[in-house]
Amino acid sequence: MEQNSLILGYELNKEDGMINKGEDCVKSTLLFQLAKKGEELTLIENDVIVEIYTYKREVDEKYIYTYDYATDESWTKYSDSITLQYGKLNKYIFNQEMYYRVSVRAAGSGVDIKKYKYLSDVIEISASIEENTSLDKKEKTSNIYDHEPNNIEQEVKKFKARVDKVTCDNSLNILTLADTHATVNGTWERTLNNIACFLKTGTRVDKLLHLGDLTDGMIPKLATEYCNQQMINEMKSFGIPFRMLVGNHDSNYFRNNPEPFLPKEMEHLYMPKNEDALHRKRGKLYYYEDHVDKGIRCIYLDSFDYREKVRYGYSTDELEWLEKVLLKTPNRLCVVVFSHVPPTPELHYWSKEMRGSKELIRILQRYQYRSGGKLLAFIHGHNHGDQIYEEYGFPVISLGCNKCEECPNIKPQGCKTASRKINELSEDLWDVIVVNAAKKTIDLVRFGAGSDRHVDARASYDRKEPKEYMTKVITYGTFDLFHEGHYRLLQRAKALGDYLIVGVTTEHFDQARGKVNVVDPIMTRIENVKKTGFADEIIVEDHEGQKIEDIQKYGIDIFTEGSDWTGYFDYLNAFCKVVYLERTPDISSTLIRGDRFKLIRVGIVGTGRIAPRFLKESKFVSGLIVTCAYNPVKNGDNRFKREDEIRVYHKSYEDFLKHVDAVYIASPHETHYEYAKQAILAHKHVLCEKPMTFTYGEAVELYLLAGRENVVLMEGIKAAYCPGFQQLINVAVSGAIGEIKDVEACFSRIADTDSREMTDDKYGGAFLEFGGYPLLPIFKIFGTNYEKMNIESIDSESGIDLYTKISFKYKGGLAMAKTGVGVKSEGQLIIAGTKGYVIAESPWWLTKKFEVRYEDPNKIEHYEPRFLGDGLRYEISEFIKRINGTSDMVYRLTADESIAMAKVVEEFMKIRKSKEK
Ligand code: C2G
Repeated sequence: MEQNSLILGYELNKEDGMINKGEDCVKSTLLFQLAKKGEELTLIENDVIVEIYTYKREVDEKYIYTYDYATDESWTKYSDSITLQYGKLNKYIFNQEMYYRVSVRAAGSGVDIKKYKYLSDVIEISASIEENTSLDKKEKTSNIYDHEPNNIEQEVKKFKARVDKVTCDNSLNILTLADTHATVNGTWERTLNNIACFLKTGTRVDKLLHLGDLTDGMIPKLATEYCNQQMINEMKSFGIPFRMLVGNHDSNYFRNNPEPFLPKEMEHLYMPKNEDALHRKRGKLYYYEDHVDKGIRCIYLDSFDYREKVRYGYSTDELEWLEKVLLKTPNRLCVVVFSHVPPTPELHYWSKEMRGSKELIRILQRYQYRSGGKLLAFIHGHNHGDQIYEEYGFPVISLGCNKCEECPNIKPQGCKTASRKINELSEDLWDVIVVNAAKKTIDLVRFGAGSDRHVDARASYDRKEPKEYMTKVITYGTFDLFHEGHYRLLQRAKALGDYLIVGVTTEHFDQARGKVNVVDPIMTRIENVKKTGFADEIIVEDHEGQKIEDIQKYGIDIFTEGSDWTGYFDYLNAFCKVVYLERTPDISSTLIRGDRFKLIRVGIVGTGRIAPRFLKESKFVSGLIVTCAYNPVKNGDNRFKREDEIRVYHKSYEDFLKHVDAVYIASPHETHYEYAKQAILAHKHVLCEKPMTFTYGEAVELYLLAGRENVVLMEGIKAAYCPGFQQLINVAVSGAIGEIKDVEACFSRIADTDSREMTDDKYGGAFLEFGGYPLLPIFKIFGTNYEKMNIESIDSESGIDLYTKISFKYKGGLAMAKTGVGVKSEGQLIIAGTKGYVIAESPWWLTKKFEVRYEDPNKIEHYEPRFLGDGLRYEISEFIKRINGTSDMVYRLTADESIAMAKVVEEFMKIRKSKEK
């Protein structure tokens, strides 16, 4: 023992080892001294009385087999007390090896005892006689606990072989001890000896780590400081980087010790000084360090604060720090977290509550899932037992205690203690932890009691149902032309839980689910989602049915989408909670981004039957957002407004136009022209339901105006934009059926007697409603320059056409367009040629399939073009593409064809008017 241990510090009460507050004139050595046989203590001052307490080198077994701590941190057994006083007895000779402690008090009044600082000021300690003799070595170090050196060497050899077996160039080897609770007469010296023996073998050890609780923390601060500092120095003396965590006993707080360390004292005593790759904030007891060459980041936590009401746990500060450190951990590093105390109360016998425990697990789990399993382990001490707990999705590993203790009770469920015996190998216990980041494995090779353990971090991560402390949320989307609506959706999705997974669709999947027009490549879309910072994990969605798979695979609690999908995903309620978040209807143009294309804000004019259909289909078209609607009449739009959260303007059409870039006009027929014209004049693009106008002149005017204002004007004849329709026309004109001589197209749908088609005698009836469809293939095949046109109708009593037949005569061809609301006919399209004919059955206007037939009834060619939804999405897509200038299909419905239709409508209206007269 060094001179320092002979400081005359406080009076230590023999019973409880605590400061004797009453008599401040009594001074004692802080610590026990070990005296050899024959050692002499001689009193050299005559004004003091010296009391010598002697202790035998025997261990009371209760300290090993029960949970008990000796009050004076000594496992020795009290033997005797001898008083030295001048004139009475001034010398004491130890007749055997013994521990002793000395107390000094004044021999009379007026003695200033404070002047004596060291025991050597009052007592002379002579060397033992035996030290001067040449007795053999064994006798000289007659330590009853010492191992036979041969034995230890052999044990170390075996141990080294086991460490070597799991060591590789890239492994990080950490010699780790936990819970030494060193006492006088304990086993610490042998631990040091064993470590030294092992290190001599030359096996690589990168770091020496103590997980805390060096001593019991029950004696005066000065004494604990002295002992702990000495232990730290001993560990540092091996010449390997030394790290430690502060255990609860290291606070010197145990059993109400009135002299706990202040945090800054602990920082000074225990914390490593800043070194390269070691990151620690001043004043904090947590830190991390990187082993870049091994691909590992070690994080050391502080898990106890005696000043808190709930003493065990993790502070908010620390958790914030941890989250940041994990977030910034480079991809190439895996993480191992060390803590004295286990992470949760369920792994901790001593408390039902722990500060920040849930949040700690959440943070670790968030990192674990985000990083794809890079948290290799959470390693702790404190429980004095061995345990591997894998329920959290990462292994939590408990290390048994270095102190020789075999106490199987007072343990959390599943925590085991090995059998221990003083004077045998099992009195010692420590591990070489071999971390292999590449394999994601941890080998804990045990020296002393217990056995080796192998942990595969991947197995914990792959666990089907980890015990979740997090609420996991998932959402999916295309996230094309990323905008405010997407941002807010992700923000609110994240707020629903702790961990957000975002599925971004592939081009292929978007095609398969009928999403058209996607502009940004998947990498850009993923990047944009990433930039929001809300997604903890981004996955790719590439097939139908994946949502159910993902929900199960990732253990999702909440599935969420924008309210434009309300109801659509209810079937997922069988797997998790489904939440529809209010969509963002009003996207202000300043926030709209997109480098090449801007997002088109579309307003719907008219909130009748067709408007919700437009909204539903527009979800499948990228590049637009339906922001608002207009209807001068307040009634009748409630359903539309409530379900779709679309703002409906009633008062001013001009005001409505201010909020959009384009309009879709789906109002009553007679209002189309006016709405379209006003919109064009306000520089808005127009997609107008059929019939766009009632006169040729108006149609020409609108197209001229649109050209002048440089906006897109499109008539909404859905068939024209369906992918199969153009194919049908192409097949027909390809020569396959010879020269085309006749086109016959029919569209009939029996209307309700009280429907607008049947009751509006001015603008109702079959032709105005459906005429555009059958006219389309006729104009596509023969053009708009017919020689003759004849319109014949069967009208109702009120003058509505129940059935209308329009026949055309072209140079070299005939055509017939039939429409009915009160007459049902075969709704088919036949294009007849000199060699064969194309036939498409109802609903041919969607052109989901058609056939080419010939004279030979056995020769039939089938076509089944791709078609999804109700077809409106193709029309909307074409509209958006034209606005963006990316359409190469303007021929699908030309202005000329649209104007020619208006001309037929004009003729039809003339006849209707003439009938009125
Ligand atoms: N969203 C929103 N507000 C908007 C636009 C979109 O809240 N103004 C929401 C959508 O409801 C969706 C998400 O943002 O939840 C992504 O939208 P899109 O990129 O359009 O993707 P979407 O086609 O809705 O993907 O598997 C794919 C999903 O089923 C749906």
